[in-house]
Amino acid sequence: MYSQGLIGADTATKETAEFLAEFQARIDAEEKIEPNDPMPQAYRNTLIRMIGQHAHSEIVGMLPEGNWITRAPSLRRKVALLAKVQDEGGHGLYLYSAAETLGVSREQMTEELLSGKAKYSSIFNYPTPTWADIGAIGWLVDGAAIMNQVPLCRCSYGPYARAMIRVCKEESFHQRQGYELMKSLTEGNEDQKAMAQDALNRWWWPSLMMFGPPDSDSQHSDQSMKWKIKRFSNDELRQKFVDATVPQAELIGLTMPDPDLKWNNSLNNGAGGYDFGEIDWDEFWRVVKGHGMMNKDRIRARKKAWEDGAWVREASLAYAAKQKANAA
Ligand code: FAQ
Repeated sequence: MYSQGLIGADTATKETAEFLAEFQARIDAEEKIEPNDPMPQAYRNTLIRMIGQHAHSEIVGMLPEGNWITRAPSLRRKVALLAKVQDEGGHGLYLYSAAETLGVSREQMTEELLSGKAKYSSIFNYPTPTWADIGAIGWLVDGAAIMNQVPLCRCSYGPYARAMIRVCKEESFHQRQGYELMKSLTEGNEDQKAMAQDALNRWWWPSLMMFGPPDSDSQHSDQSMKWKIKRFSNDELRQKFVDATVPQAELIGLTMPDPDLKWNNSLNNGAGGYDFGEIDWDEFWRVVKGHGMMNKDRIRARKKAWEDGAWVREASLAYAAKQKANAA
């Protein structure tokens, strides 16, 4: 997607007060920051952390759904699921490329994922024991991802913002196929309806956790919003997601697993919205710190894929060296 000439380059910038003020003025004027532009090291590091985490999430996120490709109940469902999982792999690749424009290599990012230094989204540490989980992931997980990523299309860093445009279009298709799958189950027999409700019960709260800790505990939000990397806070996006999703559940006859869910006319500056129950933040931090149900399996699978693919990387490098030698 972009030149990788910046990997390992000396990108240090003299961060005088004047430079920082000029940089902030560019951000405030809604100018896009591009790979060769000078930028504060902290801006660069924030983006490397966030885009890297996002890329890892897309790649690890292929695993829970990949689990069902061979067992999809019809050819139509198998084709849609296969295409969706493949799309997520593509998103990971655009995002690794976007991060590489900041001077970090994909190898480095992968090593940080495998060593546990780099994070990926908490949501992918939950298991997918039933077919309805595939519907719930598309509907809720892709739904939450879109809510978070549409504002990222306006992120101040050009390569990330541009990558997000296509990603959001594809996530939108994923959300619809998931919701349609859930709708079909709710129109089926009692067992199928119960399977859909059970999947909603298990995925609802973890989906709300995807938006990150409450604003009061979000260490990066203030600075990221000042730099216009983030456009909305974690709690603002979570509220938008709840307000959009509750009516969708009602439409297909499913019940949200939250007894405290209640319409409140005074939310959203008087436009109304839903009050919802307390999120179990202890569970969130347990999962983020590596103690969720599937953390070990996920990293084991990624480690195996990285090791099994070593020969492909070596062969590509050998081929590139041969081409270069032939050209010379
Ligand atoms: N899981 O200060 P904040 C998808 C960490 S893609 C794990 O609020 P920030 C597509 C955070 O990193 C889903 N860790 O952080 C798909 C930080 O730790 P650090 C991924 C989390 O960055 C669908 C600490 O907590 N999307 O689903 C989580 O300002 C279906 C403090 O947090 C993106 O990555 C979490 N949920 O806000 C694929 C979007 N939340 O790094 C397959 C881009 C927070 O200091 C199938 N990222 N943490 O060690 C973002 O928008 C932001 O990074 C947030 C967090 C909103 C995730």
